[in-house]
Amino acid sequence: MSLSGKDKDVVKGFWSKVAGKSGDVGADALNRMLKVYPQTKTYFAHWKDLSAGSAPVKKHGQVVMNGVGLAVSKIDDLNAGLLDLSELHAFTLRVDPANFKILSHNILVVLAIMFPEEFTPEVHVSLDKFLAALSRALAEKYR
Ligand code: HNI
Repeated sequence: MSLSGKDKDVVKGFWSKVAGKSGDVGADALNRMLKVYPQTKTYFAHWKDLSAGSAPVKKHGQVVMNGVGLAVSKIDDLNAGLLDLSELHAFTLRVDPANFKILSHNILVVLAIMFPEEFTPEVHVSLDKFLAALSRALAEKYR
């Protein structure tokens, strides 16, 4: 399912409102992923502290959302725009791509919690499609 022009506009509009809080969104999404889907902890075993609010969770939450922000800016060609990130996750980090769906779900949940006014059904559907497209682009280099 590809993104329509309207989806892209909705995602960009929503992102412009939430980008300033992206570090908080990422930290909570990452924390929820590690708690609700503990199998994901295996990729972060090298961190000293995986607890909510710890320095690595905060820092990596911002890092992940910078990646999402990059994807928003490359929304017209996600495969090319996320090529380096896809190679990193596929070859270096060896993250099972099933986990992209899990993190996307957690990002969506946190956005809904933090921005209940802005998170209309229209925003919900376009963001869900966008995160699925982002996940497909990240998984591109696995083949
Ligand atoms: Ni991910 C590093 C973006 C999903 C495990 N990840 C990054 C970096 C970005 C990034 C950006 C830093 C790259 C660099 O250093 O150049 N990751 C994203 C995005 C998603 C995602 C946009 C999906 C929305 N990553 C995941 C998932 C997992 C994951 C689902 C595992 C469950 N990522 C990692 C790990 C690292 C990483 C592990 C390295 C962490 C470290 O300690 O440096």
